Amino acid sequence: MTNSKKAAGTHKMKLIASLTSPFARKVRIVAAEKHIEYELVIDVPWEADTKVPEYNPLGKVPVWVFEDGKTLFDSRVIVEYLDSVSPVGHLIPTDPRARIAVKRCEALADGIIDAAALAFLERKRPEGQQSQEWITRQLGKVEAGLAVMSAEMGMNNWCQGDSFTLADIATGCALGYLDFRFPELDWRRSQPHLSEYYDRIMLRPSFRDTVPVG
Ligand code: GSF
Repeated sequence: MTNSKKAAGTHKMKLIASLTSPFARKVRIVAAEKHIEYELVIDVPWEADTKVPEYNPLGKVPVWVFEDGKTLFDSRVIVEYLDSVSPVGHLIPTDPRARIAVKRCEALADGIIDAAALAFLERKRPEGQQSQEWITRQLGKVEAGLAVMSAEMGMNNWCQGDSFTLADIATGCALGYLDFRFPELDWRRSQPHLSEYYDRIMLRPSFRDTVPVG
């Protein structure tokens, strides 16, 4: 086993992530789809000994670290960069209207994750300190977001246009996160087309290899 210190020239770009973070999953899927090499550094921001704040003052993963130590956050900024560095499979269209439609889909998917994560964190508070009103408010955003996500996709194969884009990656990460943290929502029952869609994109190795664990 080569001591990585000796192989000093092998500095690689790094992704600081946890294996449960849906935002980090979005970055991992983009990098896999574009065959971009990087070192995955697992760091759970909730742990007392986390080093994440040294890379991102917001203390959140994912964080991208360049060979020269410069950092990128958040996931939207990272995926925009990754899509620009490799000519393999463009995931964000160049046409302005198509591009902004993909970014809007990403915003909807990320927003569903944000609301679900807030509800999840509230449920982790001590029983007597949980605000049911807050949880209801956040899960209402998840349900409303899913309804629009489904309505806008209609019976299309992809979120936007006629090909696989970043919109599909963000949408898949949101649906996978609900499976992981809120199975009781049973979104597949209320959104059968989204269910068929997710099963289809889960056939991609980039999705299969990054399902949240732990
Ligand atoms: C959100 C990242 C985030 O909330 C992005 O990268 O798109 N807008 C950012 N990360 C969570 C983990 S997870 O839910 O993906 C995080 O690092 N939370 C730690 C904290 O202190 O909030």
